[in-house]
Amino acid sequence: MRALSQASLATLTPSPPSLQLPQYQRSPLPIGLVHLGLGAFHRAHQAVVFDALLGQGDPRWGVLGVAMRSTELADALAAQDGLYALQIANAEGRRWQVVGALSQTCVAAREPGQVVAAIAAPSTRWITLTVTEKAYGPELATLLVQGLAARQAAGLGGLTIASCDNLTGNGHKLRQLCLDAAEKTDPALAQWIDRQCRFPNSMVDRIVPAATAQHRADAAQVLGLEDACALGTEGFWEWVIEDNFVDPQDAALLASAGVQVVQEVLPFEEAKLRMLNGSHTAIALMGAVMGLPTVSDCVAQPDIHWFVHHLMTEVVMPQLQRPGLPAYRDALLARFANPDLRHKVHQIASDSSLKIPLRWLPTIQARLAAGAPVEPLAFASAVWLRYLLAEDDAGQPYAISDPMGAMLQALAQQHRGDAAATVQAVLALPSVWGADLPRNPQWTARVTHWLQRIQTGSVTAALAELRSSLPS
Ligand code: CS2
Repeated sequence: MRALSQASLATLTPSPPSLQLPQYQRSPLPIGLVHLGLGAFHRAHQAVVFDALLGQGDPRWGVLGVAMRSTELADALAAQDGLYALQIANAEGRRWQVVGALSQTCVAAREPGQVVAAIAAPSTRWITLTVTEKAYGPELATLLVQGLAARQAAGLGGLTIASCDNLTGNGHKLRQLCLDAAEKTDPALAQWIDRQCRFPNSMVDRIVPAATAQHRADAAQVLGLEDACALGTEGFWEWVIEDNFVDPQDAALLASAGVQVVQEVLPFEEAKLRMLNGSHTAIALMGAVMGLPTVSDCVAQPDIHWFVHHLMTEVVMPQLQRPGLPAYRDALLARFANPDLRHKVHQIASDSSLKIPLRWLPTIQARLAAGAPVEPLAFASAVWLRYLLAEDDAGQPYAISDPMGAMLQALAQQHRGDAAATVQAVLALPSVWGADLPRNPQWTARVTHWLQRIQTGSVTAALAELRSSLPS
């Protein structure tokens, strides 16, 4: 079978609306954006928006897709002229879209010069980022600052630099990271970045599981072409971005492609991080210990479904401002139940030590400060401590992927069977729980209680107990 490429694309005959192809001139496709963190999420989210803008006849949205380290996807995409097929599956059925927005790809660790040159190129207007929570450090700052220094030296204007990571105030964080790094080497550059560049905050949402062989097999059937980069996602997507661009006209353009451009992203970001991602982390940890492979397997269990509904309604929603929360919650439960996604719990459970502070902690802190119940999150925290033993309730081992993983696993092993000691050791970590929470006796007592119940029986049994102890 021939491989997907610019040349073989021309042989495809789309059968609308089940297969959508790029309807614009792709060769050459100039680079208007540098995306850092080439992976599944970018390809199923921002790249689809840029593809729509290119389809409107605006050629400025071609992307240089930069993988930070791994070479495999970047090279496989390059071999296909940046093309890949995206399967979009929900209750209404499945459709496919070949996305054409990726003009070129490269790898930052292998070709740093290409990234710097692209950031400093006259046609580049934006940088977008999906590098995940753990990458907001010196290495990222150095790359960005080098590129921006070259841009300043070339006498060009600044860029819109949009973080699309699941961080609170992601634009603020990225701006601070860049300014601090520039300040250290060249204060004049820091001033230039501050004056010339914009760092809009944004909330991005689309569930995009890691691509599998099944996606590639399905794509081959639909396209009649081999696509090594095929992937799948859901129909739903949201991108809410702060109206804060170098070129103010980008606001209307993005809006024309379905992006919500707003003055204040915070209510959307808080709702998404605490409702979707907060539930995701709880579901993933429960599923991992219960031996349930995917999110849809988990929410098909009545007790887990009840847990997520209860957590969102009674504990998380009271602190949120996004309008229409009950409908947002119901839509989330339906999205979690999507059987086509096969979203692996172990994928979501990765890096939990970095996700918990963003997804659970603000809710726990606000509730405790108001004297309000936090029981489901005390339960979920106990499940995380149990998860750190790296074996499920049936004794099956699994790997823990987390920057703090080795240390956390060692702590959990050391205090295995002693709930109070485990809680004392792991809940004392301020980078996960903040400074005050570990000293809150009510909180530690509830987590210890649930860890004891889990250890005595299982997560399944403890969850049933939690359910019967709370008003339904
Ligand atoms: C998930 C997210 O892996 C995870 O931690 O919670 O990737 C989630 O699927 C996306 O944020 C949805 O927009």
